[in-house]
Amino acid sequence: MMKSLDIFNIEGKVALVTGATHGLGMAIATALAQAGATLVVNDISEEKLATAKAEYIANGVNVHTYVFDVTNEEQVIAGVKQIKEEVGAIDILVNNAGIIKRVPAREMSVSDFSAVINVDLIAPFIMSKAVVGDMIERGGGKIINICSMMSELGRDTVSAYAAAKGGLKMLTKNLATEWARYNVQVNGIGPGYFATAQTAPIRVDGHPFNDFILKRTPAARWGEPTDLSGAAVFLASSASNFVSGHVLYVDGGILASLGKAMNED
Ligand code: NAP
Ligand code: GCO
Repeated sequence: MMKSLDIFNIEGKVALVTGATHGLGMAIATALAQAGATLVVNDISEEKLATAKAEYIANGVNVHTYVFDVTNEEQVIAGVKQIKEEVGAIDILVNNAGIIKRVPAREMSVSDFSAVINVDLIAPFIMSKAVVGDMIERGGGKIINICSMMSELGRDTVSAYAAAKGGLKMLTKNLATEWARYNVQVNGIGPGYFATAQTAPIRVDGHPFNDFILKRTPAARWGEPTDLSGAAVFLASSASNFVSGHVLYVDGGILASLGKAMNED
């Protein structure tokens, strides 16, 4: 009889995590490799990828690395083909690569707005489209989109990011609807506020936003990248075979709560 933990085992599966040279992507990729997957990671920067590869190996994680830009459909198609030939067809795709630009909406240029939409929304569409054919042919697959608190909430200065991550939540639901019939589950993970390079500028001690997040998060701390490991393995494994179109928020309770007043204990 299969034991309950066996359904989380992803041995024999090929997982691609985009932009996983550090931060949340690296933690998710490491969790998938530890659950048995053959790990593939890509990035636009060859140099960052080489540094990341050394870090994965130092942590005992075997990784295949590929340089391509997730916003460029031609490069994506070529990259996915090369991965299939050299490693195997992709069973699990994690759309993690993302950028943010914190600029008040009235001051934001259309080109900056578009750049965020391209990486955070259009690239997951390009990537998903590029891998799903092989998933369908092989009888199923898993796509996990890294969403955000900004898939649900607005905040000053992040209009493009919120538009992209809100759109990514709906893209998740739509692709889930179209591809469920092929046994391809499309879900999202919605991280709350996490300690990574992306949040470094707003996470410094004494910064009003740092204090705000510690008050606003019921768990009263920033997330650590490994807080996402369980959600990632769940959504990548057969444990979630009847879960699709769902965004699993891992946020220390932020979305459940209005928050505390700033001077409250
Ligand atoms: P990060 O430190 O900024 O890492 C993002 C990664 O994406 C980087 O490795 C970056 O590569 C890569 N990337 C950017 N554009 C790319 C492109 N066109 N092609 C390929 N790779 C590209 O971000 P993070 O904090 O780990 O976040 C990872 C994901 O989680 C993002 O989607 C982010 O929006 C989301 N998220 C973060 C938080 C948080 O609190 N940190 C919360 C919710 C959601 P380079 O370094 O080479 O530019
Ligand atoms: C910001 C943050 C974010 C997040 C994240 C929240 O400036 O508000 O950078 O938007 O990092 O995506 O879930």
